[in-house]
Amino acid sequence: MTTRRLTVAQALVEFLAHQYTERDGQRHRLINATWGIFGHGNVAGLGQALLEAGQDTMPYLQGRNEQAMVHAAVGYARQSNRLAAQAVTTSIGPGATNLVTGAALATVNRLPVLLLPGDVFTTRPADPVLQQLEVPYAGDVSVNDALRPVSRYFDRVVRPEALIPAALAAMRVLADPAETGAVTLAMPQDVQAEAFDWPEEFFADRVWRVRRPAPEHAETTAAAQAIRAARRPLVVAGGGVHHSEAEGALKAFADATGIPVASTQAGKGSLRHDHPADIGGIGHTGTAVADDLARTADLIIGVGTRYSDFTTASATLFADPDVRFLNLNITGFDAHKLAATTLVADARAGLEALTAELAGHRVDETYEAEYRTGKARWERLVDAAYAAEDPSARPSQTQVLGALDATVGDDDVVINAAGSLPGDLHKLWRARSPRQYHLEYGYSCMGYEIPGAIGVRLAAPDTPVWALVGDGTYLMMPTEIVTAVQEGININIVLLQNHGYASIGGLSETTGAERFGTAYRFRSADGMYTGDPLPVDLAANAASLGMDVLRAATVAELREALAAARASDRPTCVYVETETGDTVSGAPDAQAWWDVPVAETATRPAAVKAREEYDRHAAGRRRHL
Ligand SMILES: Cc1ncc(C[n+]2csc(CCOP(=O)(O)OP(=O)(O)O)c2C)c(N)n1
Ligand SMILES: [Mg+2]
Repeated sequence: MTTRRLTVAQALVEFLAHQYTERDGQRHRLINATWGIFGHGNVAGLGQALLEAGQDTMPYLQGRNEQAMVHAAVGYARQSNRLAAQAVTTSIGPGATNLVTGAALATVNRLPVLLLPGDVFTTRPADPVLQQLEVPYAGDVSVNDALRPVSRYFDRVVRPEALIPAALAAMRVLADPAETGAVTLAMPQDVQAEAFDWPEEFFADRVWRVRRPAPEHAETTAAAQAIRAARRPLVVAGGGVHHSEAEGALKAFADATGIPVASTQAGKGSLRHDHPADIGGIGHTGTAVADDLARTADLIIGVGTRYSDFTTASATLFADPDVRFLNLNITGFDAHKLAATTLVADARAGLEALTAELAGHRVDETYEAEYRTGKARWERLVDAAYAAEDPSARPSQTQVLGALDATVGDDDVVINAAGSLPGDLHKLWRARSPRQYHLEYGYSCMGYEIPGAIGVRLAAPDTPVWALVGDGTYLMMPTEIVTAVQEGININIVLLQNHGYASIGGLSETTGAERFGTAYRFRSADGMYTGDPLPVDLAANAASLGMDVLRAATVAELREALAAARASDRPTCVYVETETGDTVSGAPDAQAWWDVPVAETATRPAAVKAREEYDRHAAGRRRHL
């Protein structure tokens, strides 16, 4: 047997450089680059190995914050339809635990990322080492164990030869469309530097087939029967449609059957916005037409959706007493939700099978006419929210979206995750291509936007990307601006200043908490943060990190700035103070509820009143069995 003598870290890098995915006859390199921040725990192990391998074998990307590196890798994986991913290496201790939020985000959104945190010595010659957590009751626990619940696969490479099964298992999970998420290989720092004679076969090119499992015939038949029997069927398209690249199959299904398609945050863009069957977002942040249809639907056809509480309006949306569910999903776990009839399959394969099985079937004309009218009515609301009559006025948040809509090309990618923008975008954005609408709403993590945009741009180097960032979100994680500047990654940021948490302020108000702690303001005499806005200059901050910054004070200036940002080949930030301050954005009201528990007893009248409202809504909750 031929062997090669390498350290564990060198062997891992060499192994990763030879892994591929394949789907639909197309081959992609699975681990395309490795992000890293070095400290003890990876500097002399994986750091040395990356240096020795060279940029051609394993490109290295320098980040500023470990969590942000995971976000960038997640943006990359999503834009790559989960066929390519990136690795992230960290030092031990705080570098490693900074991964936890990113890992949870990846796993919740079912997006692949390989995490390689350094870990403490297995040989323990001097316990504790710097940054080591000592647990009095267990000698084999390190902070990396915090990554177990947020990883789809976790392993600790405690002996050199254990790298072989661990690395293979990691690739299996990353490339498995039903299993994927964050995968963690904890790498003890002494083991990383240890040499071993590796079998040459370990470094051979290896192809991981990303399966498209077809549905079982019996499930397809039962599913088609349920659809034929339904008078008011409604598709809920989730992120699985995109991951599977099933947009064409969904369009063919909708064209043939006339069944309307609503979408979740992850699924928006599954149909182009102007397709007659596209009725926009569903749920708490949905359109009136989608939510009205959801309330009266007798069959909900979930395609690649997790049915989060935003989608179901906290189990109040699907109100027809006889409503049934049919779930097409690649995981049995999601397919079985809401006591559904299951169609466990790849979204594209499942939709194709259904369309064939349903040949000749179409929903009633009156049903089609009903939702087309509802769609047209909602379109007028979008027009009104986008319109800005006075170009010399300060824009509202929805007018910012209108200006952006007028600026972007069909393939531009718009990225957002948290604040009041996700709701406004879900209600209003007109997605023109499958990848355009990039909302991370599985974890809705403030700070995803800027590193996420970097990841998207790395996966699609010629595509303009727009990170839409609230002021609170900006302050949470502006760090990777430096990375974009360093690498010449041409991202655009639209930074919306409204002096605090408009979204949570509004939520706080409706739930009886009276906007407590949600504005960025000085303290008033009564000790509350209700004084003047803070004299912070986030535009100057972005400029100080190396971005080009364009300040837009009016609608006209905003239009100009967005066009200039798009034309520029440098990372550019468009900074805009929105007109409506921290109260309203200009978007239509929520069309459905979201359950945020309200104090059952309180002395302040606002909470008492909010609880009455809460009880009224909560009475509408249903358990679908
Ligand atoms: C990491 C993280 N912490 C807390 C939250 C809860 N949260 C959701 S939106 C939000 C405020 C966002 O503020 P900003 O970015 O200014 O957007 P705005 O609400 O003003 O539109 C907070 C604190 C979150 N989603 N993510
Ligand atoms: Mg804000």
